[in-house]
Amino acid sequence: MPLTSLRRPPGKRPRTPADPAFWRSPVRGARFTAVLGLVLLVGLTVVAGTGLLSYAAYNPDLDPVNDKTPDKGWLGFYLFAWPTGPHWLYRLTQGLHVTVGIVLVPVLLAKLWSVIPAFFALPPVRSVAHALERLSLLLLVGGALFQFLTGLLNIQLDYLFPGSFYRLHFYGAWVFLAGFVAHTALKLPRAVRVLRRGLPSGEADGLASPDPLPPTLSRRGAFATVGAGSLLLLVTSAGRSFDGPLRRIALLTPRGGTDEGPGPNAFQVNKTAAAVRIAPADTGEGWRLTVRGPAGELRFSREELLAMELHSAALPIACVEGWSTSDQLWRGVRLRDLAALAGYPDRPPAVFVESLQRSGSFRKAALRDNQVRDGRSLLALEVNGAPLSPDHGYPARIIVPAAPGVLNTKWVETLTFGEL
Ligand SMILES: Nc1nc2c(c(=O)[nH]1)N[C@H]1C(S)=C(S)[C@@H](COP(=O)(O)O)O[C@H]1N2
Ligand SMILES: [Mo]
Repeated sequence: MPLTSLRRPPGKRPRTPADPAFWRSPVRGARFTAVLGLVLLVGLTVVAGTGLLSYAAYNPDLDPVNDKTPDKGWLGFYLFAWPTGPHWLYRLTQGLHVTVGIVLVPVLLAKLWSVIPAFFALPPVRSVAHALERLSLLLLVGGALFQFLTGLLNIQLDYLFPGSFYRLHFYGAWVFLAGFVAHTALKLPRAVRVLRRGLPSGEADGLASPDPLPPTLSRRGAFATVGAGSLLLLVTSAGRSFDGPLRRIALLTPRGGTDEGPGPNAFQVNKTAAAVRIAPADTGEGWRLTVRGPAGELRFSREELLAMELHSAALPIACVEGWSTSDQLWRGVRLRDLAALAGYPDRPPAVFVESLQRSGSFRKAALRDNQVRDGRSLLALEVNGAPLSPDHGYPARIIVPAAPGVLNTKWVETLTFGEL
């Protein structure tokens, strides 16, 4: 015999999820939902805003190689020239995007749990306004779950969907944002009212159970549980953007939980040389850098580059996955000096960078003129006083202040200067 019929008094119809009394937790209620809603309003605004910035930071409007969503149309209306300062800009915006996203997971789940009765309420549509509200909910809940899922899968199992992640996450973002804006406009005034003055007397919120079970956890206890979950996620993920003990306790995320050890090249590696099949022969004595521009096609060995005027810049690597390194001291030839050799002595233009890597993503990138112009943008040959290691891009790699890791191409082979 099913358990429910044991508890049900004789003569009563079985309760269905559409019946408010089916939901019996005493924790649910307008206030509980309003508090979680306001936390999500602030948190998801940060996540969505930094997410849109992350797309702009790729220079997608500069060249098709940077753009993973070339058919975006007017959705790219807000793109702008990503600045080169402060030099930790992308480290901050992308660290926030991923970390705040992870930390909000318990809040999002608690919020969804708190409004479950409303999802089942009958009739499903009461009026045109109600139908539109439900549609916005579909975009909001569907969009949020989709964004969290694709984002988490991408950072945890990197390259689960090579190439297509960006497209999925970009379009998902706009679906989510449409629902988020509509839902905020519809519900924020009410949430504020509920928190200030409580629910107007006589009004049912559709969330609080009309037939609650005795509490096993107070509302405050429920908030504390959600908060503790978020705190645990913060502690075990935020550290992958910092050095020392913080990185070691970042057990939940890739490039965390380990100590990179001592040595000038001991900082995170995104893809190793072996992983992209770069053999020692490709980067040995025979390697030449090709520089193209109005001055023609120039070729330089590593010795010749090392004999040029070298400059240093302390810059981090900041990956779209949210992890970053502290500032490393890079040394190499300024991109703008190479632009001058290529035939642009006065005003450096954009540059198209190609790696000797033959397959896989991120072997080509386009940098904007403001990035080439910045004196800290280097074709780096050394890091922290030692030659680049094979995994960090030997014989030469790009490093640009404030840019996403994707634009810091390793194992560079060709630089083509000119308007793109
Ligand atoms: N040729 C090439 N360059 C590349 C990549 C790559 O896969 N191939 N990955 C990029 C990404 S996504 C990041 S985050 C940085 C990481 O640099 P690191 O491995 O030296 O930390 O390199 C960038 N440069
Ligand atoms: Mo990256």
